[in-house]
Amino acid sequence: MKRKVGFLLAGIFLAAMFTISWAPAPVQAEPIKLTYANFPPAPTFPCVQMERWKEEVEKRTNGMVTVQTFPGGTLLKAKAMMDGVINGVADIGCLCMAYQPGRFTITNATALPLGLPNSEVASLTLLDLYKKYQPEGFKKVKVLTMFTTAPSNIMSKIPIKTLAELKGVPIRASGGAAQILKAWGATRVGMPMPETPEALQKGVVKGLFSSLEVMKDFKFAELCKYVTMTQTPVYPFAVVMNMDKWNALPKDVQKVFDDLVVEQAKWTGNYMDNHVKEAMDWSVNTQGVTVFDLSPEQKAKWDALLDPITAKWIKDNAAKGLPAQAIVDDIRAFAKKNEGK
Ligand code: 3IO
Repeated sequence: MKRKVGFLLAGIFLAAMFTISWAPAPVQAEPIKLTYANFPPAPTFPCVQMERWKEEVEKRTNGMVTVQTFPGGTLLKAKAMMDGVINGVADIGCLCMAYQPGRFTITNATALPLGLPNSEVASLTLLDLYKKYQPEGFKKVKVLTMFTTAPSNIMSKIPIKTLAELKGVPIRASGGAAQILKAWGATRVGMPMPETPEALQKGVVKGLFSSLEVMKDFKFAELCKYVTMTQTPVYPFAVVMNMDKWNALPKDVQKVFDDLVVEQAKWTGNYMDNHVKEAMDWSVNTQGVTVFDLSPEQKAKWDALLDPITAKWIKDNAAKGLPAQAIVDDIRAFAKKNEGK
């Protein structure tokens, strides 16, 4: 009896050895798991584009790569995004360049009042600018895409139709948009977008200066019953990846990511432009929001205050050794090219 069991075990052992040695080499390596951090809440556009990117990557790599997304600042908050990705707290992160303006000088030039017409054109223009100048601020990461908001407008609790009505009013804005508000005489208050609902609620600010889809996505239309159309500037964003994690990816996976860089910018721009329309229809039709266009006389005054901003930016940054005039000229030329597409 003992002997029979011994034979049986030996047989199983041999069969197992045979199976292992003859098993085909694994078709698929270990799945790659990546974390992706984002600072605003899940329903907002930076997170909508994040979920789209995740879906495309998982589909195009046949599940070889899985992406775990962290909306709402649960892994990294707005201002900690770049360093968090460099240090490997998250593998991937989405950041708004306006929150660290000095760190992203060249790409933040897209937030000058240059009249970029919509998010799709501005997003492609931002990417063109990044590719041409390869700015120092992004050297330690792999850029997976860039995009911008739609042009900014003033959302407020009080009606604002004139410069006199804007004077001294505390309005929330960051980066290039904050410079513009200052030129118009408002009291700009800087803070990342996720802190704005509380500031509006407490009355620390009487409005904000950003793209209009937030009227719906953050429910600002419930508090801000007025919109003043200014249609400038955009806020630039980047999605960046930890360099070591990027370098460790198989070549075919890197190709999937590279193929998505421009496509994702265009997709996000398009989503944003459509979503602004939808959000404003909702705001006007269900929330009683009133939209003001500036009178021709007012518009001339508001525009005149913008003219010196770009000239001053060129002068200041040329003095720091940047090809500032060329950067501005390139933004205008790239925008024209992308508008023709
Ligand atoms: C923005 C940031 C997070 C979520 C939705 C958003 N829509 C426009 C912005 C731009 C921005 O970062 C800002 O601070 O106005």
